[in-house]
Amino acid sequence: MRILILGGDGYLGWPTAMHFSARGEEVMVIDNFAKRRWELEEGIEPLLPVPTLHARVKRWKEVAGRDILLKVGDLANHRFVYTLFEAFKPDSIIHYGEQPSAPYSMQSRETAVYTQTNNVVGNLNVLFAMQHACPDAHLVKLGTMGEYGTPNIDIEEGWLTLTHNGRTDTVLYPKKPHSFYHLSKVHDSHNIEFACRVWGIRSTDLNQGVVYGIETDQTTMHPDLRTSFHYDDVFGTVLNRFLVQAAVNSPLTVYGKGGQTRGFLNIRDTIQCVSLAVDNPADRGQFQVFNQFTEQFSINDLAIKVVATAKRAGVDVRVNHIENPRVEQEEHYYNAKHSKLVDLGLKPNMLTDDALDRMFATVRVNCGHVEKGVFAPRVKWQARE
Ligand code: USQ
Repeated sequence: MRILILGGDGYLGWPTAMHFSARGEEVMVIDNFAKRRWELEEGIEPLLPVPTLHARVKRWKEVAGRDILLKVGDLANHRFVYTLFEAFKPDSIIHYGEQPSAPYSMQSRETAVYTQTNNVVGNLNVLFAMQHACPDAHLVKLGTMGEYGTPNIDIEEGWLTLTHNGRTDTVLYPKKPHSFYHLSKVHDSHNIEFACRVWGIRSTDLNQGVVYGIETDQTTMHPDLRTSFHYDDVFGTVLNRFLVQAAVNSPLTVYGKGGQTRGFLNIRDTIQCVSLAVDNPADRGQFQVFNQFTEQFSINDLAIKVVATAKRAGVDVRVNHIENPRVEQEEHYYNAKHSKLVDLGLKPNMLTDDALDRMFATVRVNCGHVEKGVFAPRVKWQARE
């Protein structure tokens, strides 16, 4: 299979590329290195330095004996995307190539407009290039559970059947997201559903929860194959942040009451889920939606787990309920369905004490240089610029 990975330099894109390459597929990664520029803009770095994508591809060839093809370019440039799709003729396109941070998108008018333009236009270019060059290819698009928000009813997997005034129809599940970033993914989902319905494109939208973890089977094969792991307030996701905070004995930053509940998954399960999606393509004209997470927790649940993990390692860490920089419900109903990937064979890596102990140990030996100031949230949702 020819697999094109958009956003191949990122936290999830690089491990995904190695996974499919190890499986024997012909893999090409695309990136414009925008994440590295945002890191410079924000003055932040991943926990451990990440070699350039060129260096990682070279190292992968030495370690695994397999080629990963690499092209540098911007999805917002439609000529680049058309030429790429015409030349590579992918069977599957895995699309991670977007600005992924809610706080980044909420920083200013500029970052909000940039996030939506970059994500929505890039995704539209992908759809048009598919229709032009490879209309039978399968688009596996990384969406987010945050598209749904926190409705006071059960969250279904993408679609909702409802009866109104005695008539019944199945519609896209209503969306009430938490940020301009999450909204960009809502817009993408609508554009993709339209391309499936009207052009007959095939696509799977993976509404992914909050990812945690630092290692996959391939990242551990050589230090240069590691992925980018963030713990700052912009790109760090909550559990990864808590693990680093505990490792340097800095109080855990629970925003507000901490009753915010979300779906979570291990980075190893991201790889499994994307693999299952590639192996079970949507039909022509079908917009298939999977909710991609394995367990749901509140932020307080996670803080309790991390405090206990640190304690087992001899560290006494405190929990700070700090003023919530975001506008979100801090106590709410949350019941999101997530059975479709399990039905396809997903074997979840649960957040056990053992898993937490291993992640904590890995983070702890690598956190000597971490400055505690980086944990304070800088972006307020109500700021206007
Ligand atoms: N939170 C804290 N303390 C922190 C950081 C976060 O209490 O130090 C809380 C937030 O207020 C929020 C929750 O933890 O209620 C999740 O925040 P997050 O920063 O871990 O995740 P989020 O902004 O929702 O975005 C992340 C990824 C994004 C993905 C999304 C999946 O960055 O790319 O789409 O998770 S989901 O949350 O299901 O929408």
